[in-house]
Amino acid sequence: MTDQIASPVRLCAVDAPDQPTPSAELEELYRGFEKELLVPLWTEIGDLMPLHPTSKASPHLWRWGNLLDLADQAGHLVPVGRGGERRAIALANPSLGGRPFATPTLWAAIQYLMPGEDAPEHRHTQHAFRFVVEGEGVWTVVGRDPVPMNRGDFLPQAGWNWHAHHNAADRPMAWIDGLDIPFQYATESQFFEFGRDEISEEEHTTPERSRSQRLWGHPGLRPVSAPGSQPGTPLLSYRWVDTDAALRDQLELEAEGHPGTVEPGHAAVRYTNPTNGGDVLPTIRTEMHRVRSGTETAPRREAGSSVYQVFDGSGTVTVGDVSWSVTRGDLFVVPSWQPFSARSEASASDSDSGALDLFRFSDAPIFEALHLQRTHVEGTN
Ligand code: 1HN
Repeated sequence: MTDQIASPVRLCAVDAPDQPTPSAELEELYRGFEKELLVPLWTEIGDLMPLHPTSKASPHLWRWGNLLDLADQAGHLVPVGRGGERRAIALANPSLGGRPFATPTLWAAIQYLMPGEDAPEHRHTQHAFRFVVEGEGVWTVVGRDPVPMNRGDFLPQAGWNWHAHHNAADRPMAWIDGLDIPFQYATESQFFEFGRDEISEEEHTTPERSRSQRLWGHPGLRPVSAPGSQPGTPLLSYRWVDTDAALRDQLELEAEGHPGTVEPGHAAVRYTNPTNGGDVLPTIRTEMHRVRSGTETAPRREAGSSVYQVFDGSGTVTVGDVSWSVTRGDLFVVPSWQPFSARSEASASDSDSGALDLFRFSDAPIFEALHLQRTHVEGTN
């Protein structure tokens, strides 16, 4: 978005098709527009109504090793407490004006908690999740329910839930946070409240399973006592053991000649709300993709933006006209309508499956709710 209206002289000589012939009268007309804070459509239509999304965001890659180094330095220099609230360091897309926004709608950050540290309780309207690419020992306390965080676990948390984090381990722990901050910032819909300064002794306990998991974490079964619909999923953690098994089964079914994968060699699951089968959060869709060793996915464009994190394996990803070699933890952005494909490196050893596992989050629920979703897969109509 531009802060200033273009000068009449520039408008007069605007670089767009079918513009009127420049003249003193035209310049006078444009000066009149400017004085009245008016902008004619004919000078702006190409930008306002492109033939397809032309994202302001760029494809960009952040290396996990670099993020982790800097987060660790922050761990030693920057305390966590009231005010700053979280030791979270956001990915700033180079084309979004230096704002801490990964895409026009999505925030992504690495968060870091030192041994014994607490991140204070608060709540906000922004919908959020955590995803753990490595490590263990932090419990996130959501609505006073301590939820363990381990490698591969996905922890959604719909807006307006009280939450705090506690590192019960003797080592620092990092994870990624995804939120719809840029979307709520643009729509001016945010509210925020501080919670208690200290969480209770009971909430510092570290049960193997959260109350949420005991109530909601049984496939295909919901408690009959369950309250009606909530804005997001009541299940507060989706464990790696289940995600991994689902992906493995899809690829095994494919090998036996049965349907289930997205395309040959490409398994994927979406995290869903057990009360209705929809997305876990009102504004954010999350998925885990597994690309079998040696497989390349068909280039796919979607309206709406995504952020990916490599969970396991290595390979090459292509976004628009850039390609990167990626490995565990690396994060990258796929802007709206840019083609994306992933290739898993052929496995060097038999013991290693060689698959490329990609965690993905996107703003697809917003687009679907507004009937703006569109997908095009190369090689299809
Ligand atoms: C937040 O509450 C968390 O709870 C993470 O871990 C990142 C970024 C902006 C505002 C609030 C968290 C956040 C955040």
